[in-house]
Amino acid sequence: MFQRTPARNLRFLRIAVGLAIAGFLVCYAMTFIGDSTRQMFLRTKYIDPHADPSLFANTPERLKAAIVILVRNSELDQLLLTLKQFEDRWNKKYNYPYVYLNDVPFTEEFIEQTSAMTKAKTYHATIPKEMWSYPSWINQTKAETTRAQMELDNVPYGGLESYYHMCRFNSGFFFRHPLLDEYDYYWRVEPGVDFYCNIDYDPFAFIQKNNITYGFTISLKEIAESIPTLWKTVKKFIKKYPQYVSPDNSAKLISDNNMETYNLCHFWSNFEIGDLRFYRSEAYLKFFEYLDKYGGFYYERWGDAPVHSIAAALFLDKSRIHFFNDIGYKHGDFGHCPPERKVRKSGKCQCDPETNFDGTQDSCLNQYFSSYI
Ligand SMILES: Nc1nc2c(ncn2[C@@H]2O[C@H](COP(=O)(O)OP(=O)(O)OP(=O)(O)O)[C@@H](O)[C@H]2O)c(=O)[nH]1
Ligand SMILES: [Mg+2]
Repeated sequence: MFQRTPARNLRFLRIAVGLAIAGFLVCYAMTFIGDSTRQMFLRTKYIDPHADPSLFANTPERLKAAIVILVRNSELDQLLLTLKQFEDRWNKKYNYPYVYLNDVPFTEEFIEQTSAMTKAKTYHATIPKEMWSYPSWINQTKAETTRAQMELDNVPYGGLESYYHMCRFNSGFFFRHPLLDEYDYYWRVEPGVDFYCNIDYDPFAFIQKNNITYGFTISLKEIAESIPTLWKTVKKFIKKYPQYVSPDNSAKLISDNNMETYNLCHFWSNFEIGDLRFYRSEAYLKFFEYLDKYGGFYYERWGDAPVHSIAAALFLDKSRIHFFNDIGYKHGDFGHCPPERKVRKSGKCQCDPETNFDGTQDSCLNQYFSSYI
């Protein structure tokens, strides 16, 4: 029988300790590399809203901007918790209008309670049917087969038909909803999210002043099973329309091998502060139309997050994509808390950066920083 001698035990111990030290050093080196990329980015490329005192003066000017919330009647309670924080932390100072969208009519209770949360104007609208239904060229039997398969594969919401309409609406229609016609900028908010810090300036004024088109707080990797042929379709599109690709794009954010394959990185679209005119541009409209004709919103489970992010990464100069480091935000298990003590103090943040998603292996923040430097 196998017996451990003291010499053998010692050898095991040495190997175990050696492996533990090596593991620790690798992790430490990775953190250090990540940290130094972040520091370099913040020092050299980051536009810090807090460095511009003029943004903090509460002048009466307001931009043509709205808070856009797509939501179900059943999500009212979660939404009210979010609105309370959003108003207290930011909008009670600015009173930007709210635009609520729904695929079915809002209830009286929903309208009453959401309107009571703010002094700002609130608008509630039902989405036109053609923006939330199958286009004529989609084979609905094939779409049903996709949903059944996605459900079997445990893809989140893969079996839920409304989720597919929602992703398509957010990809190609929200910015064309008639209630948004008069606005240039939007801030997308979802029910159930938390805002950890005070925001003492107007992010719309900030993005306008700095020529920013798209702002995010969290970036992460998409579930590969939901987009098997999205990248192939994107590549076909840019082959056909190379003129839409910006010479100073962020391709390095979305591909690790010079556009050969997609690395699944995207910005999390449940928080977006952006310029609606980007989506209304010829490049984006053609892009959406191309993806839509292919059918991937129903034959796969393409989400608005990778669609918005790939478009932003390819069609915009990289300087037009902004990371809102100072906006503390949480959605489910994913949170961003400003790691810098000074930023947390100035925003009176109630969060712990130790719990940040940023440093984890599914975060794409370092790819974003690296694409810049
Ligand atoms: N009116 C309406 N809104 C919807 C529907 N499905 C989703 N939404 C809204 O669309 C947004 C995204 O939907 P979620 O179910 O949160 O999907 P997700 O953000 O991908 O998933 P989570 O990580 O679970 O939040 C949220 O603001 C929802 O309230 C729907 O069928 N009708
Ligand atoms: Mg959500």
